Amino acid sequence: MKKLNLTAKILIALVLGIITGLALNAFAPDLFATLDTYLFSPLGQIFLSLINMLVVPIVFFSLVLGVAGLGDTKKLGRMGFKTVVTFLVTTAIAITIGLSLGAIIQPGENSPFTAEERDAASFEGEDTPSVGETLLSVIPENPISALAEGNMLQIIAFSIFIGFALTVLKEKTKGVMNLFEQGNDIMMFLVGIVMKFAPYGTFGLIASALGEAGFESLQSILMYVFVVLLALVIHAIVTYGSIIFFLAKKSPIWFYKNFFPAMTVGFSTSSSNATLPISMEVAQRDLKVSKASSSFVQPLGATINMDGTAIMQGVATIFIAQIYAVDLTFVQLLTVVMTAVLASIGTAGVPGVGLILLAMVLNSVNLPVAGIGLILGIDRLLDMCRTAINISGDAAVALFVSESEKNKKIKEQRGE
Ligand code: DAS
Repeated sequence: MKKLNLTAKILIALVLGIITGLALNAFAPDLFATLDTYLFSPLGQIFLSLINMLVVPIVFFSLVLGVAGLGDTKKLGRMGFKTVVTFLVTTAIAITIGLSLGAIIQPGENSPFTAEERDAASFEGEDTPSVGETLLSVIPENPISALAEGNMLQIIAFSIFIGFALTVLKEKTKGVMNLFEQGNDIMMFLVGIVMKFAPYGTFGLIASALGEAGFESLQSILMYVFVVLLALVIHAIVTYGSIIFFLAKKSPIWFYKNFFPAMTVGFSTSSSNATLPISMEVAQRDLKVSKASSSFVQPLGATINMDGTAIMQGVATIFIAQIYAVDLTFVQLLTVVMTAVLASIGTAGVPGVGLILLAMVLNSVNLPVAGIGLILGIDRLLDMCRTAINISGDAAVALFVSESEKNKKIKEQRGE
């Protein structure tokens, strides 16, 4: 039989976990308690620990490289500026859509956790800092302890400083740049290793969650999936539709009809990087994006522009806060937006990286990373959908930049 690919294995583990959890919850709660203690929870905890292990080094290495790489855009001047600003704005819009829909639809309300568990788990709202305090606390007095404590905003700030320094110092720090490039390669390799454990972690976490909370929790997971998919569709139609229609002066229907083949590859591979050759060919051949714009914007986008991922992080953060009965303050929501936008700058588009970044976003507002357990099982399916959106955003911006460069050339030729 053909070797099952990772996605198939994860989906099978998801179905088996759901069936096992619901069956044990309904017919053998005592057996569930034993299996959960010695099998389900350990499997889930190992996977969550593996994910957590990668969060700090991935953000540190990839963000330093991401910022250092941006530094080269000075040579590309307006194209680079236009591209990066559009990327950051669309990502901020994406996570805001996710947070807003999560707050409106409230997928995590009437959570299946029993009252005492919610009380036990619900976090005493530490005196959440004001906007000023949050922004001031971003600068790390001791970057080593920021790395050791996993203080994400401080790690992001420190990484941006280092990336900027590498850009300015160039040849002087070539060795350090290589070190970060190799460190990032190691991290991406380790993501692949951790994802090989995903089927077992998925089975353990979903069996444990559903065995504990029963059928009702399936409803809240399905509500979570519905909100993420709705937010992805809104972003694709409203945000990208606006870029295509108002900035590139093209028809959004024409865009998606022509780009659809690349979206299917992004969906099936769950990897923006793996889809890059296809998405660039389709953009240049069918969307008539200039080679210069396509070969600059799309590879950069596959790394620093992950709007679909940002949407998942927005919805998941609200969902987990609701599950644990934590009321996030406005400042905390701003922190979530800032953390997700900045951290996505350096992270390459590979399967499962969105989940690792979610752990980081949850850390930034002191939400329990264990909350990932409820949504981890379904994450692979959502990863396929959000990757298709990630690459569509890269192509939409590439089309906008290409059309605006063409218009600029025409005006220059007319001497306008
Ligand atoms: N799979 C990532 C990508 O390739 C997205 C994610 O993990 O959220 O874009």
